[in-house]
Amino acid sequence: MIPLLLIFLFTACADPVSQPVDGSAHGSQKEQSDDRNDGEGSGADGSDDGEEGDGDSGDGDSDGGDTDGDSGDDNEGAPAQPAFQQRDVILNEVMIRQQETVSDPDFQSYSGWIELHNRENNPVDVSGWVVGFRRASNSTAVEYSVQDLQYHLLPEGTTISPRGYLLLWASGQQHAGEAIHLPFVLPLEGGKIGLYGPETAEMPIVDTLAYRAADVAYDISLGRMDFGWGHRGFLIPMNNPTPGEANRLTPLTLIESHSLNVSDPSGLAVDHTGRYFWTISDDPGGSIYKIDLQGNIVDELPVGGDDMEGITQHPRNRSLFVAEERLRQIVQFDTLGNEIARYQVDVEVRRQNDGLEGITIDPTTEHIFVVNEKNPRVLLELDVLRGFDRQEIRRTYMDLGAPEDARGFDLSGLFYDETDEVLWLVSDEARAVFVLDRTGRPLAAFDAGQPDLEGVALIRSEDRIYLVSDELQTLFVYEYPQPLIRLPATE
Ligand SMILES: [Ca+2]
Ligand SMILES: [Ca+2]
Ligand SMILES: [Ca+2]
Repeated sequence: MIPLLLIFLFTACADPVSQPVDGSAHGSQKEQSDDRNDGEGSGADGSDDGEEGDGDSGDGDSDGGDTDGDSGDDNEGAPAQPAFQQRDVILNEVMIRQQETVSDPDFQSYSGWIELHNRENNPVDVSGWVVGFRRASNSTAVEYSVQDLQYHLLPEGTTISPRGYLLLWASGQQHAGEAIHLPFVLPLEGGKIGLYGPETAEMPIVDTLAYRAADVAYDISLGRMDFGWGHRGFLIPMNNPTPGEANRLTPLTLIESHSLNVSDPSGLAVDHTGRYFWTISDDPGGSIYKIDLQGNIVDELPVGGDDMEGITQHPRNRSLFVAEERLRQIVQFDTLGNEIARYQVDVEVRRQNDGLEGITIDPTTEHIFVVNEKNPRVLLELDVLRGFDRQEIRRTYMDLGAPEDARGFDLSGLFYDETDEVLWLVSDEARAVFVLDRTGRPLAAFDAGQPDLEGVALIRSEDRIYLVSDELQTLFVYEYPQPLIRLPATE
């Protein structure tokens, strides 16, 4: 048994481009579809590893078009093995480094840990399943070194209860006590964790999870959030780790709310003075509104929009840019409401009402970011102001492999925070806000707890986050969460 396993794992590691290594591990339909869903590719299959260079903490990687590396190789000639029944068990959360979150029951030490989650309504016997780890041999987690390969077989009699959780302690201890210990620790420089079914020639991959050095911070875990769509979901840094429990987002603290006398307010932007907001009505023929921080209208620009869903203001030239959802256009106005220019945005039109929902500007580069709500979920960075032709800087698909029409996560509003050079994204369906880097990689996420949120803006000098709800016609005011993201650990 063991030598077979070693051959498999070593081969997979040693030759990151060879196709047939674990091709048979993709035998089942489920595994194939999961690979496609998974931004980080299929575990030991090196052909996906290149994705991780820009990839970040795994599923946050937005390569929705990930061509799962399985090339349909069937491992012909291998001895017949009883087919492995794929089980819906995932690597749900991982903590690389901690000082105070939770100690193990055997040594009372604060080692790293891995949380498995059984998403089935039946118990799953994971006896003899393999937990493997491959260390990243460089900071981008692209290559793995054979010497650093680690693995462990889960002990006999290990079962995860229906919808239950199992913690594995990456303590480096060879020990069979009250808890399950792995004889390796999770290195700070990053790598990939793999969960495999029982050791057979097929060595079925159940799940993988990759992290980078940049993801490692004391007492911050990486947890999967699926927003109810049944997919393995986003991998999000979690300020409030949940060892042994369901992953959940940290709630934002609501301070106050103001009703808005605007029909279906659908976007929010900070005025160049920092003392007012701009919002728009998505009604046909709708206006742009300037409102104060309590939501009172101080000006109305009757621009006669088609279906305006997002707005932003250039802080220096003061132009207003509006996202027209159905038209897939960015429309530039002056502050009197005169149209200056109109840019067509190149996104697929599958459903007219699944179009542009959010827009914001990075004042330094003057790049405009827009999001397409869904079908597909896209984050675009555009250079429409400089040069004669609009230029696409970056396009990030954020479908994460979920069905395009899956409910639970859509892209509804966008705000560029100049202080930290990050994007804030609000999702109506998730009732949540996300902090993203400009490549769409999640850095943090928070539960906003309100429905139909379509606009987000921050006033950092006041430590406030403002969200507008379309249906509720309300401006919600939240505390800016401190600390937002703990800094990566340093030696
Ligand atoms: Ca958890
Ligand atoms: Ca709307
Ligand atoms: Ca829409």
